[in-house]
Amino acid sequence: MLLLVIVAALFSGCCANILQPYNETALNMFHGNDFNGDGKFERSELDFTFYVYDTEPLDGIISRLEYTSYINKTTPELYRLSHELYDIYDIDNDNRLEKHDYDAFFQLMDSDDDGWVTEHEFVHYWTILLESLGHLIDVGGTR
Ligand SMILES: [Ca+2]
Ligand SMILES: [Ca+2]
Ligand SMILES: [Ca+2]
Repeated sequence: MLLLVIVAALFSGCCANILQPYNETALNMFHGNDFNGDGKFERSELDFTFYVYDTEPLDGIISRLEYTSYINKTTPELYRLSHELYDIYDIDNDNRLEKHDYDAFFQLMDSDDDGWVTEHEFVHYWTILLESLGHLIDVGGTR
């Protein structure tokens, strides 16, 4: 539910860009996705964040259509961003998100490669990513 956590910021109304400040958004995302609250983001928690998008068919694989339709339905402001995020998650670029994509994406965040993504690693990774994608937010949404 990485993006769902961003949504909380949508309604704060503080900033020109709903994702700013990026480091605070990244920190909120970390806390929202550290489901067991142990201060680390682990591989199983990454799986958990994606379950919600697996809808039709419910087969453990998330297609681009499943992911982006879900985002468009819940937060149309993030629809363009969701395509870019999908490209990043879909490491082998076959329009299917599955275990090896999550493994590879997790490794991108785990910069010291110790099997855990610490708060520092997570915030560092997502701050840079959000800075690079922030221009894709559609105020008011597009469909
Ligand atoms: Ca955790
Ligand atoms: Ca893939
Ligand atoms: Ca680590």
